Amino acid sequence: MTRLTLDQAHDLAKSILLHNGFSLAHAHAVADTVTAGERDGCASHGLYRVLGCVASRKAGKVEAAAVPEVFDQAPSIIRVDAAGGFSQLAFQAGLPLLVDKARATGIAALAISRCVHFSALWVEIEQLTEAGLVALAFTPSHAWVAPAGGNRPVFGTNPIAFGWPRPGREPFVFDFATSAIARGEIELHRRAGKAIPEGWGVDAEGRPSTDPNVVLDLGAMLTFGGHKGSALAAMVELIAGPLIGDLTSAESLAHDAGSKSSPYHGELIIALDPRRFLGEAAGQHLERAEQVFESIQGQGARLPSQRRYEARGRSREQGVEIPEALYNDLRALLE
Ligand code: NDP
Ligand code: PYC
Repeated sequence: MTRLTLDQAHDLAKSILLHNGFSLAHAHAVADTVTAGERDGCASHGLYRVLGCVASRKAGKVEAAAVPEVFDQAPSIIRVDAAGGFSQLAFQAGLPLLVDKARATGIAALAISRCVHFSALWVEIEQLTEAGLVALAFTPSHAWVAPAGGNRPVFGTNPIAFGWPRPGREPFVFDFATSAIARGEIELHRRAGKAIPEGWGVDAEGRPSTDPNVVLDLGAMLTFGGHKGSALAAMVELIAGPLIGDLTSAESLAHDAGSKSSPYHGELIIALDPRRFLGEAAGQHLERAEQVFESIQGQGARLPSQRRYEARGRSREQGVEIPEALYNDLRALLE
């Protein structure tokens, strides 16, 4: 393993992206999110993703200097055209107006279109909870996941993320793929030469498989929770695809044309302002929520993101460790 400080991790990501033709704005925005992923113990969306950024650029599937354009679409709707660039910069461009509109109307949505998307959603959710807002985010990916009862890929790994602000402490955030696991996690198993647990995927005939090569290249991933995850995956396809005028996961995969680049589609983010819902009663919602969290943790169960926040604390003190093979692959992109 190779140990890096958080600054070294950020510099490494940024230098690679700049060296491979990305604008400073994109290099910075992407380095921020992949460093945050590594810092929080989310290796599948950490520095590893920089390999995919460069591969997508070499395949001509991402605009390296795209400048996102913000449209004030409706009283509660903002649209950002990412112009074929990474989603991170488009989110940053739309965030101030999303917060303003949510505060003005109580609920607002940001629809990002035409973006190349590979990041974890909690990075965005936390920026909304920091503003005191409740937040949701959804995005499709490439069609890799079979619907419950089927065995051919239809859905992306289609994450859903939710955030709730907590006074004086880290927010309540969950962020999960509607597949049994993120595809990035299976890719990391393949890189490490490890089998995957049963339940993550099937072979081309729909039989359970623990071979990452089979699941990634020949068969299909599975949804979490059977028909329930399958329905949620379909919902993400609809509200972060046709509803916002962007591609479904199947359309994204067709656009990819076998290049194995990062997915290209849209993202939907919804922000809610409790102060508008509650008026003078605002504030109580935070205390009442704490009772819910206490009743979860009080019996020894953990909250989602707890592991991540603990990793964050450790990484701030000790830096992060990445596999040497990954470090070498990343360094090679500077040559
Ligand atoms: P996991 O299954 O690892 O975790 C999902 C969530 O569940 C996290 O919030 C996690 O918190 C929480 N959790 C895990 N175990 C427990 C537990 N025992 N008790 C309570 N909460 C728990 O994540 P996935 O593999 O499904 O997704 C990983 C990431 O991949 C996400 O950040 C997602 O945004 C990203 N992704 C991005 C895609 C894209 O298209 N951009 C596509 C698919 C995924 P904790 O982190 O603290 O463990
Ligand atoms: O890990 O499933 C995944 C994923 C898809 C796009 C970005 N991450």
